[in-house]
Amino acid sequence: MRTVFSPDHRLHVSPGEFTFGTFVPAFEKPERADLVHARVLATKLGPVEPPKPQPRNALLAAHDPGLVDFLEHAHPRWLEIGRTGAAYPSSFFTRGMRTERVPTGIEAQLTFYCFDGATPITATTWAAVKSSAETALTAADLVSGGEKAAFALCRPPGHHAGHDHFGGYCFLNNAAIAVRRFTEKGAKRVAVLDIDYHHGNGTQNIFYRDADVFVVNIHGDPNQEYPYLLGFADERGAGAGEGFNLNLPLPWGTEVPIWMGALEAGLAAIADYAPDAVVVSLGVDTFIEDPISQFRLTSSDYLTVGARIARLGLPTLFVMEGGYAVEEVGINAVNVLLGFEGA
Ligand code: Q9C
Ligand code: ZN
Repeated sequence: MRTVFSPDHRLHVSPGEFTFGTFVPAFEKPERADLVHARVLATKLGPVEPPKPQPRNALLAAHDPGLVDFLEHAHPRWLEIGRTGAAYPSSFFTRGMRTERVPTGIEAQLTFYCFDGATPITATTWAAVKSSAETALTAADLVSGGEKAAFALCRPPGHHAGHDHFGGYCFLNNAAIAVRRFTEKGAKRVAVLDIDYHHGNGTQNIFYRDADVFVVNIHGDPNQEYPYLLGFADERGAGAGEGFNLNLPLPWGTEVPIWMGALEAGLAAIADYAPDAVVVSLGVDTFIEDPISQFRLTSSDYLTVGARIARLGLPTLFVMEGGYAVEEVGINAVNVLLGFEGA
C-alpha cells in the first residue's frame, strides 16, 4: 500500500491544551505522525510519497470559505491586538447566541469558529493544516486512479472539523475533503467508516443531509465522552440524507468483542449501501493504553480490524486521525494496514 506523508506536519506544535479542568501538555504532538511514518518504513508497507499541491476549491468542497480564510490568517490578527503565543478562544458559543452572523474581531471569530480549548493556532499551523489536507487529496487520487488502497498519513487530524467550525485538535476535515474528491472523480456513493475513539462530529455535520455519502461512526458514548453534544444513536441523517448516518456509541470500558460487534454492524451497513469507495477515519485511540480514552483494544486487535475492513472488497482510503499512546501509535496504525493487506 502506498503512503502519502509530508514532514510539514511538524509545523503545527500545540503549546498545550485545556483538558480535564487544567492546562496540560498537548496529547496531539508531532512525534505521533513521525512514529507512524517510521513504522511504515520499518514494516516495508510500501512506498512513501509527498503530497501534491491542491487548489483551494478542494478545501471549499467541504468547508465554509469564512472558516478557511480565518484559519489561514488568524495568527497575525491575534498578534495585532497584542496577544502573544498561540491563539485560543476563552469563551464559547451556546444556545441563544448569534451563530448566523460572523463578528469582525479576531477573538470574536475564535469564539464563533472554534468549539474547544484544545486546538490552538500558531504562526505556522496553517502550513501544516494545508499539507494535511493535501495529503488526503493526493492519497484519494491514488485510489481513484486504480490503487486498491492508500494511506493518507495526515496530521493534524480532521474528523472533528465541521463545515464551519473546528476543534478537537482538528482544523480542516481531511477525510471529508477526500470524500468530495472521490465524488468529483465520478464516485456515485462514498462511505465513511470512522473508527477513531471519539465521535467524528465534523464529518457527520458535513454529510448529514447527503444521501451520496453514508457516514458510520463507532465511538465513546457522548453522554460520557468528547465531543459530548453529538454522536447519539438517534442521529440518522436529515432531509435527503435521512437514513445515511449511523452512530454506534459504546460506553467507557467497552471490551474488544463488543467493539468488534459494532465494527461488524457498521461494515454490514456499508456493504448494503454498496459504495464505490470507502474512506476510513483511522484513529487508534481505541487502544487500551491510550491516555485520554476508555476502550480496550490491544495492538494485535488492529490486525483483525484491517482484515475485516478488507472483506468489503472496496477501494479504500485510510486517513490518519487520533491515537495518543505515542509509543505504540505506529504499531497500532500500521497493524490495521498490514491486516488489510494480508487479508
Ligand atoms: N477541553 C482526535 O482524536 N479533548 N481528537 C479535549 C477540550 C479533545 C480528540 C477537550 C479530544 C480530541 C482527533
Ligand atoms: Zn479521537
